[in-house]
Amino acid sequence: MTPSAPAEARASIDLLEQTLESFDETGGHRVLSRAFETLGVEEALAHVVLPYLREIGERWAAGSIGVAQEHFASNVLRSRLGVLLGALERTDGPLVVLACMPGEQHEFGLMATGIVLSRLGWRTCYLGASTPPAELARTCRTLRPHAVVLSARRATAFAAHAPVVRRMAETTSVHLAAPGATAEVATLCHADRLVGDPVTAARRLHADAGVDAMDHLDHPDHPGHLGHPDLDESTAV
Ligand code: B12
Repeated sequence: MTPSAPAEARASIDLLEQTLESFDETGGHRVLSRAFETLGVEEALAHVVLPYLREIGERWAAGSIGVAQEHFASNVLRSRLGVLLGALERTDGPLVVLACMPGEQHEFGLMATGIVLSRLGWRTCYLGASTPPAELARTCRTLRPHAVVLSARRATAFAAHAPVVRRMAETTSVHLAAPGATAEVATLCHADRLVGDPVTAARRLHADAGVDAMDHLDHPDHPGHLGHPDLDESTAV
């Protein structure tokens, strides 16, 4: 990060609060575009988008904003991260399957990990929230991914499906993430544990995977088609 980046990140978080929590979608997208442009995608995810989500949760828990504001802000961010996830339109590179365990609706950490892996040269198959384990296993048998990332806030969501996860771990490398990914449950599932924030974790998975995914990246520093379709060229990144 440059010396001014922390202040820029803080300002972006405050502007997201002002726009999204007043139901200003276009304003929110402009703030996101500027953050992605000035900080870069990985830094903006780690220091703007994810911290902002945690702050929304605090305001929601304290009753200073309502469910509608939290849902609105989450949905705008989800649509934007969805664009980033598919932005590089990869047709080659190692494949990662990403899914939340059954009952788990919190997917932003998983999306952020998918975006960073995609920018490191991976193809992503993003299954998203609350994925039935049988479907996940079927998908893995069909696609034979290089890695699988599973996310849950509760360890029981992993433990309840440990036999299915163990079977997957026989043929692919399985990584458990988010607060539910305890050391005990990772051992139970014969899986690796992705610790730390989604950006750092994605970089570690990439480094540990030993795949030369960067070979598939045409322009590692190019941000790709990250803009929102409704924004003009000058602000879209
Ligand atoms: C957005 C949100 C929602 C959205 C999710 C939308 C979506 N598409 O993801 C919706 C509205 C669906 C939702 C629902 C609920 N939510 Co909610 N939600 C949030 C909120 C505001 C943001 C979550 C988020 O994405 N944070 C960003 C992540 C990345 O940060 P983090 O959670 O701190 O995670 C850190 C690490 O664990 C790690 N990490 C997390 N995930 C992953 C994934 C990977 C792959 C990796 C590598 C790392 C990683 O990275 C982070 C560190 O940088 C949080 C507030 C908060 N503090 O986070 C509440 C929060 C998580 N929700 C909460 C609750 C209570 C609920 C509900 C039970 C509410 C209800 N009564 O219905 C339901 C449960 C739904 C379910 N069954 O899963 C509580 C959880 C309390 C607890 N003790 O677990 C929180 C903390 C709010 C609060 N302050 O009370 N929620």
